Amino acid sequence: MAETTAPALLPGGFRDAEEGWPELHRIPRPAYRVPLVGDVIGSSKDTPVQDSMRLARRLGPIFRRNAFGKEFVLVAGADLAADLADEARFAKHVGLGVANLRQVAGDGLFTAYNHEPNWQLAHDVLAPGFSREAMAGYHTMMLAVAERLTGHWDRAAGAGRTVDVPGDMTKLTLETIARTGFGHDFGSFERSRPHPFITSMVGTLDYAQRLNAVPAPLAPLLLRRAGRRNAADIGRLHRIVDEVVRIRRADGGGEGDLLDRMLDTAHPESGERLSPENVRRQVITFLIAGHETTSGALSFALHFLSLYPDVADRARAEVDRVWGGAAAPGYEQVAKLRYVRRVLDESLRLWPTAPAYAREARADTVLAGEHPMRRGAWTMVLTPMLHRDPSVWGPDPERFDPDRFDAPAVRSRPPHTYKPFGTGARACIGRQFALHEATLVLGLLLRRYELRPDPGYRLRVTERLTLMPEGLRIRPERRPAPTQPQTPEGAPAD
Ligand code: MNH
Repeated sequence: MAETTAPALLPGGFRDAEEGWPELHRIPRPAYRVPLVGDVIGSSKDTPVQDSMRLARRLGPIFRRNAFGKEFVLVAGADLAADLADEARFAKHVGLGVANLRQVAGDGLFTAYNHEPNWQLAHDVLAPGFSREAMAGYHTMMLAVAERLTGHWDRAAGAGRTVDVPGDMTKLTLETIARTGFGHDFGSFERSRPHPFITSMVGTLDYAQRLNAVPAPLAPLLLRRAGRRNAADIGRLHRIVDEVVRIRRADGGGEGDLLDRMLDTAHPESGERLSPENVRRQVITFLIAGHETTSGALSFALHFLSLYPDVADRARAEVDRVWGGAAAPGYEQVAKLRYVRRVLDESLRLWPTAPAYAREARADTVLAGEHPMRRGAWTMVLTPMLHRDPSVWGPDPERFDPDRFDAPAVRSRPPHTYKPFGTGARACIGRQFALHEATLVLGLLLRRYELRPDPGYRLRVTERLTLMPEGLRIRPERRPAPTQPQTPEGAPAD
């Protein structure tokens, strides 16, 4: 049945590796293969990334997998990933995983094909929304959201309770992007159950992931019920977003946030604006892309901080030194937390929460001088394994060590070896936003609490296109405020 797979039904942009890689046979693959279903032995539909990580350990820096007659190539090694970063020969590929999201995000920034005109238009209109100046404007709102979180953690600390780390980080990051980007308050911290936006978003992300594990022609049949639920979820997302836009229009504009840019800003050269349909797709894109991955990054960082008290102590000492007794750190004081930032960098090395990105050949080429690829052929970079390549990270890449990101260590590594935010023109537009938000929040939490691990917890990573430490709980313990209100380094003169 695999032979009858109709190309027209495959996700947009998909091209079977059999067509695109003339010397595919030279690329290792798992030994056991079930004719119809592919490489299913030892793999689970719920953990494709971690299964691929296991395969990479066995098969090396480049290997292939097969699922339901679809053959694809994965890259885990630094030399190959560096070659794929060459923008002259390769570009983002919208395929496996990302293409399924087009049902909900269409030609929004993340899911747009390179050739779609709305990519450049939206990129140029929205990029100034991530400038230094814009970021400084979000800082106060980020602080206000973080206060909701510490209010919640204070109550848990007072009662000696543990907190649900991924749940709380998801509330925090959703509120942050919703308020800074769209002036909207989802009231996440006041709700006993997740906001319907989250429920529907999780529904569509799960559905998109399931689509990858089902032969495309059979999807309508096998996933009929799920498909109907998915349509309802997408409808709900649209209604929520339309309401956010309606409120903004009724208010006659906001204070120059992302939504204002989407609605009112014309392209600096062409004068063109985003269409209402495209605005809807961008709002959904930013609400999803703007919180899931940051939530995971914060959660993994908190996991490591609770696991390694010496690292936490060092980070906390830095926060006390740099922020002193300042009630609220200023914008400039966040980037000064160099060690806290390294903790975050190292967490994203081991668990890059957007765990893969796909690259396609712009023209016939030879990958790293060894593997011929035809125009349009593509491969996925498996970021967690790129970040564990011993030729870059040394003999013990599994060891958590933030000093891997001190300045001399970073300078000594070749370029394109660390890619948590993807690469090239289609790399993450929200990188500075995420890093500022996450560093700020880690600083605030370290300053306020000791982070006690839950003794029974063993890291288990769940996958829903992004990665998350499942079931992570921590017991926050209030610590006294830093005693001497010293003049903090770099505090704004006031
Ligand atoms: Mn983000 C693209 C990772 C935070 C909005 N993001 C990407 C890509 C990666 C990524 C990887 C490239 C994917 C690909 O090549 O297919 N993003 C992250 C991580 C974090 C993150 C690990 C947090 C940590 N991202 C954010 C935030 C926002 C955001 C915060 C918005 C406020 N990201 C985007 C958008 C894109 C993107 C939009 C698509 C950019 C483009 O294609 O032009």
